Amino acid sequence: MIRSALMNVMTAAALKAGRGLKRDFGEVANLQVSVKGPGDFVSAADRRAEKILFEELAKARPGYGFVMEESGRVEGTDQSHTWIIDPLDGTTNFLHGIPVFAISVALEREGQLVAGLVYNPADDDMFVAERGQGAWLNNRRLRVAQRRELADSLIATGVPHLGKAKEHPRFKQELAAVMTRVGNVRRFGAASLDLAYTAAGRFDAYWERSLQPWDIAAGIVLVREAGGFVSDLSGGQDMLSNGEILAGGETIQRALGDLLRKA
Ligand code: 2AM
Ligand code: CA
Repeated sequence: MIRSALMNVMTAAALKAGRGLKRDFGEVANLQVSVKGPGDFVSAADRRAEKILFEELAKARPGYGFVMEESGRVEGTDQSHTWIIDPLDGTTNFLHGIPVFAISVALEREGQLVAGLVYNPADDDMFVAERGQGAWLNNRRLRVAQRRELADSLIATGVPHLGKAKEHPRFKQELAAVMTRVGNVRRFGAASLDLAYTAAGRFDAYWERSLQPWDIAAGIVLVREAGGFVSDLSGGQDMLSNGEILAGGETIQRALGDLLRKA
């Protein structure tokens, strides 16, 4: 476990916002059958969770800035600290009653990601990491998978949705290259959890494009602190600005990157 004041603040805020999300997730199942559908309800749940995270974190750490999926950027008086927040990652799953969604909270200090939390209120998985303190799932220390052969590996990715149709041809090429070499591929639909599962060694590696900083900031800290490697798809460190992510244990992360570059 990480017993730091910072992690106490982050987990308390996530648990409070998570209680609301869990309640709302229970409601979504009842709304599935209504004519209007649960879309508006889910975006309200999303905004409620973000408001709780914002209020709790602002109260505990006055002056820190925020970058949030719903409300955008809020400048703080403290120029060196920024929270990067997705109150509900995996919105499509949540909307469809699938319990694979998460709150994602990261802290950036002087431009460096120093802490990350990914919390799924549906199964109470709380993934946390702080620089130099390791990555943890509840009370268990995490370590990325140590597999060395692509053929034995389980690889996660994200399929570009309909609104990103212009990315479909490239994704099909990449998937074709990957699926013929790896054990199998998974698509869970929540980037923050894909990274958390990679930190936990459940996935050997994960890649996706066109993500937002709040989808991946916390998960990047988790994977690094679990001993994994994270880069963009060119091998650089511009994940937050170009939205590309490639994460995993050293050997498979590198091998997957090579496959994708040749696709
Ligand atoms: P979201 O649920 O917060 O939107 C799925 O591949 C990943 O892409 C999820 O983490 C999802 O986050 C993210 N994503 C970002 N923009 C999206 C969009 N417009 N539609 C669907 N998923 C999106
Ligand atoms: Ca998201």
